[in-house]
Amino acid sequence: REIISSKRQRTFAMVKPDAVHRLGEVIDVIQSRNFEVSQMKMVQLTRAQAGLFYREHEGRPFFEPLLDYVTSGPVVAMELITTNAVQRWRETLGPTDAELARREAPDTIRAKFGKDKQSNAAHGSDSDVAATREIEFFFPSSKVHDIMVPQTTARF
Ligand code: RTP
Ligand code: MG
Repeated sequence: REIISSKRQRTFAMVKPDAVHRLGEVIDVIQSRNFEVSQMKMVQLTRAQAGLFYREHEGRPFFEPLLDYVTSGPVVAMELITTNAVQRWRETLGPTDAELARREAPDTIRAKFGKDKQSNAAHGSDSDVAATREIEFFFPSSKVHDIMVPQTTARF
């Protein structure tokens, strides 16, 4: 008789500029929760790259401040693997607003390392489709990716 099993899944995590100075502590949390770090790199995003990465938020009032924030220093991009990785990483991050996280979910990355609803220490993909797109964005696996990037944006 088959046991219901959850499949190993990939997600995309990004330590944002405000938390890179505590990278070791963030990775300690990641490893203690049994995520496997399968790819990782530190990069300084251009504004064009940040705009592409967060394009779903274009037009929202927090969009331009978000681009200022996420380009204010290097970020650390990671591919994480575990069972139900997308959901489990979002739970490990906690709510978007770090102040709310400290009140309601103190044992989360954003509660521990974030400041407020913008400067919130880290990112996590919100779906399997987003994870695939975001992993490909930071860790392109083939030349095909290059021709999919609009020509107006910087190369990476
Ligand atoms: P993320 O995409 O970075 O994992 O965060 P999230 O899903 O929890 O939040 P989302 O709604 O996707 O927002 C993306 C990022 O924009 C900044 N933000 N600022 N000032 C504000 O009201 C505001 N709202 C969102 C945060 O850095 C948030 O993580
Ligand atoms: Mg999001």
